[in-house]
Amino acid sequence: MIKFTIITLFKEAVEPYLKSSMMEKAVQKGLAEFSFVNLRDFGLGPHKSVDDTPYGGGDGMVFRCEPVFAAVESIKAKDPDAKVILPTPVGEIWNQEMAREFTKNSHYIIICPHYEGYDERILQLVDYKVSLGKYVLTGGELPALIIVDSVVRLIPGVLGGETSAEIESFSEGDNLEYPQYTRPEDFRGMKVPEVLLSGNHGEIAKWREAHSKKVGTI
Ligand code: 6GU
Repeated sequence: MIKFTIITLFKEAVEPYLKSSMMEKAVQKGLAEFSFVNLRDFGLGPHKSVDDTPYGGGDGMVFRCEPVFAAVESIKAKDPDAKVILPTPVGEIWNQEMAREFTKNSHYIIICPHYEGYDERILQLVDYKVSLGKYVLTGGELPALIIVDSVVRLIPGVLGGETSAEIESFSEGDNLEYPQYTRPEDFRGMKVPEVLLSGNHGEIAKWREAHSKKVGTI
């Protein structure tokens, strides 16, 4: 069982994906659990403020320390071993190896930053700074979903069946993907490679090996 607690102001942007398809199945099978903490609940003053203007000037608003520390501390009070992930464009670029490594711990807290950024002092709370690539998004919600999805699908039993991540080369660390086809054999003149129709499992395995690409080089 792996658990993700997502600290966000925009639960409505995140929750539907986690209630769909394989993520929902993982929850139903008791292999994953997702929960949300509304940063606003830890906001300051009558307006439950979570952000403020940056010292030194500049555009936009910055996440304040107090609400973020209070939110993380409220979760850690119940589970001191939970690890904290901060999606940020200046983090380490996420990859399959990291996703596999993350299956080893049982509880992650993901802080979804918004606005123009966060007070640098919140890094005190953070175990992993993760970036999804060399571009900038408006917030941490999409990165949080990508991190969760890529970790949860690697948990044994989530994909299930003979074609699961466990059986495919995904799980062996070499992360191979080969082209796949299903019916019809001929679609508008585009034909399925003959070897895949041959029933010759040795030849099929050879063809797949020859046409495999490593994840990350596709
Ligand atoms: Cl993790 N956050 C934001 N805001 N932008 C990104 C990113 C993360 N990764 C790539 N771009």
